[in-house]
Amino acid sequence: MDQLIITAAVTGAEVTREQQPALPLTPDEIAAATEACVEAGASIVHLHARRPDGTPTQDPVVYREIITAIRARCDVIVQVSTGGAVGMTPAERLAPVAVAPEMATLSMGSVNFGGDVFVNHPAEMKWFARKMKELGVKPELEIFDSGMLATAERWIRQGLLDSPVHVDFVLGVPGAMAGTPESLMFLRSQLPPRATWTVAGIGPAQLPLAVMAIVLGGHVRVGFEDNVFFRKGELATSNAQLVARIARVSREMERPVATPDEARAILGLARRLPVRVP
Ligand code: KMH
Ligand code: ZN
Repeated sequence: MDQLIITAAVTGAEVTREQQPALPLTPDEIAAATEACVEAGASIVHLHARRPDGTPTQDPVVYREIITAIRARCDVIVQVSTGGAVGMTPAERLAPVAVAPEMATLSMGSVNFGGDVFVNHPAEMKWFARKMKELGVKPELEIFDSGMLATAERWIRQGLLDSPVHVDFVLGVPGAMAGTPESLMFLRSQLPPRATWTVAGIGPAQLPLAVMAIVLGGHVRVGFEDNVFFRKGELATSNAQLVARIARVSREMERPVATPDEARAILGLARRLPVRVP
């Protein structure tokens, strides 16, 4: 089994300070939270940017500030979101890919998202995939439901995605696939050949699905984007606290935690550091 890759999803687009007082929002706060997560065992940071008033933005200038601040503090695989927030235009969502991240998310289909609809038109997501290929950015395929894995297979056959792909099962979004062991086992059985996978359990699904992934040879995403609690009724004190617990459990299970360079080797990433001005 490979070492465990822990992704820290430190901010997200939806969580507020009212829900989680330790939520990092400014570039410096996001960079400091990322460094703490790396010290605790994370090797990928999944980024969303916010404006000074806390609202989500896909402005590449803000992403560049965040990435520059992170790279001044630590080595980590930077993965930008192209999901952004519900209602953003596709062009807006794709913009941070120009800031030379190593990875970016690619949502593989539309889905109800709480009281909203997260629209991912196939024509637009194919455009995202082509752009990532052109820029040498590795996509992480966001899988909210099982049909999206069939889409991934089709796009691999059509040459839009390079195999092996890396996927993230996002489980427990109200309106999408449930955050249950059965969902995870089924999705795992439908993976494209040689794919690597991680799981992002939403809310109370975060810890149990993460523990399953440790045992099954998958990887884990934790952080305030998906879950603000450490346990029922108790808010987490930091993103790093959530990362540290997963690293601790994994080591106890005798599965070592990947460094950023080990994660790069597992994911087939070339090391890249420069930040291009968009
Ligand atoms: N904020 C969600 C609507 C991603 O980062 O790629 C989409 C999302 C997925 O967070
Ligand atoms: Zn996200």
